[in-house]
Amino acid sequence: MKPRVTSQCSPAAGPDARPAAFALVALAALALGAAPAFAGSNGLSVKDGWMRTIIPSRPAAGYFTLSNTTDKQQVLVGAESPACGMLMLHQSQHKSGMEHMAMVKSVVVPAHGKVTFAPGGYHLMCTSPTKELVKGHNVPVTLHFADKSSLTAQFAVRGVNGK
Ligand SMILES: [Cu+2]
Repeated sequence: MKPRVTSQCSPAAGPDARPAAFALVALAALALGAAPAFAGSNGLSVKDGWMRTIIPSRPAAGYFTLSNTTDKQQVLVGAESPACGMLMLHQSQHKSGMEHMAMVKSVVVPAHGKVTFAPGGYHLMCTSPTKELVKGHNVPVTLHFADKSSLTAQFAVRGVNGK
């Protein structure tokens, strides 16, 4: 099957591309199986982190689940990785049948709640992948929070179909 998606936030990914994307997330989660969760001293943890790379010169997207085990909400305000020139918070949105993406300044992680970054929704945008972003490798991603705390997790680099 030829991937129809030409860029991570391509308008070419129409409405019917969405269920497929969610199926891929489910598959990826299965494939990851007992993937370790990366817990920070701030009570937050990252699970199932992965980067989707299409071709090395193109932007890559990052997906993960972020859990908050504390009684206080936490606010994700940024991300960085040595595998990415810039790593931005983005959100895909459907407007009149087209997928658009927008930069996001912050994402709230509710107390005792979680936020999922997944195709079709929130994602990290790795605009300028470096040589470290190689399929089959793991790359560190550091998430920064409003209270100045941070959390680093290893993300598996996968291909366009999540493998
Ligand atoms: Cu994006």
